[in-house]
Amino acid sequence: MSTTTLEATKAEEPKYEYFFKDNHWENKREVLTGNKAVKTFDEIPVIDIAGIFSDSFEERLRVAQEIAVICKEVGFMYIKNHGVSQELVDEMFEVSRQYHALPFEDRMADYVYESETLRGYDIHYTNTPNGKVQKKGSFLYSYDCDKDPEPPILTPAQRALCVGQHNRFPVNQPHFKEVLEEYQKQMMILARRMMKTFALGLGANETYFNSTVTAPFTSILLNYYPPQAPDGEDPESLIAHSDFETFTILGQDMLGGLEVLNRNGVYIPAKPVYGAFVVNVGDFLQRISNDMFVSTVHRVRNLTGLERYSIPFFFSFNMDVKIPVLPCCTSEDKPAKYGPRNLNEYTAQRRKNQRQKHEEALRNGTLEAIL
Ligand SMILES: O=C(O)CCC(=O)C(=O)O
Ligand SMILES: [Fe+2]
Repeated sequence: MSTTTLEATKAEEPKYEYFFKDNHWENKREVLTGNKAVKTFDEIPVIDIAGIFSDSFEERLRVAQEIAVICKEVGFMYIKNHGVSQELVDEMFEVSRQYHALPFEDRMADYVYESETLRGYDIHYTNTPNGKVQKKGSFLYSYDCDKDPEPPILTPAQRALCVGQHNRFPVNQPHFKEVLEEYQKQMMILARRMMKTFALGLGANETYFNSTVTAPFTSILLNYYPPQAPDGEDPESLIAHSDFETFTILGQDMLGGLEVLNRNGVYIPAKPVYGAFVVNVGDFLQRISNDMFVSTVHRVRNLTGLERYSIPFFFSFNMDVKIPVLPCCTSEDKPAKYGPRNLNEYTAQRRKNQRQKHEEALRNGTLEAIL
């Protein structure tokens, strides 16, 4: 065989990108090049969403339809004019920086594995020739029904399902708690508007989701990524995954590092856009839209040599409802692919898996690689 033939054979061998989706690891996407490549995005669209707050229905519908096209083709977008004050976003980042600079013992006092519902501080490591190195640290705060700008009326059983009642806070940091609560408030207002917009964009009534997001499962995650060695064996600070929730509103600092997988198996950098949030569709929304919207895989690599911070706000439905595929997303030739899903059962199962993985890792002396 000539060298040319050998090279040609080599070039044809498929290459895959692997990712964690819908709670399992056995997902892969072939990297498509040349005439195998399909039409897909090579940048993340930016959209001005001021119109979703408009008094004019036509204007709200126009923006909803624009957003729906992006949710079908990309699943990721930057939103501008979202109504959340930049001062609050800056303050949230500042408070997160201060939190991650606290002594290790203070953060570990709220270690997630000592919490019934895994709220609090978590830390991930990777093995290197020079020993274990931190990949990521994060603080998880979940929906506090008493701080909702539209306070829900809840039965004791419904209240018990709000995992935010297990929120924990570092001692002597009242400002930290206050800023998180204000951030939750502002995000709830934006997120409920976005749900109306998704409903409209999918072809449902604008109020379709209203009764299912009165006391939703939401989380604010304060992520900290130490720099990773560019030539290290494990450059992913956060492994490739999709978000399981309905959708995510992500604030990121100006460093970059978030990358989004397109249909050709190529990672597209989600470069920071000051003043904009990144919004992405989660698995739950993909599911109830009968796969019309896509929950796109993404990962983080922090190779800048600097410390990176990001703050996703994950939004889901009320814990006690079962959400079916939207009737308007089905037809005779496209029946519902999925049954109704209950978030409480689903998240309880995820937490159980996470705890089991952690216990296994402790028993085996391996390092955790859990989302
Ligand atoms: O840090 C980021 O930019 C993304 C974080 C993320 O994808 C997640 O926490 O699910
Ligand atoms: Fe994510």
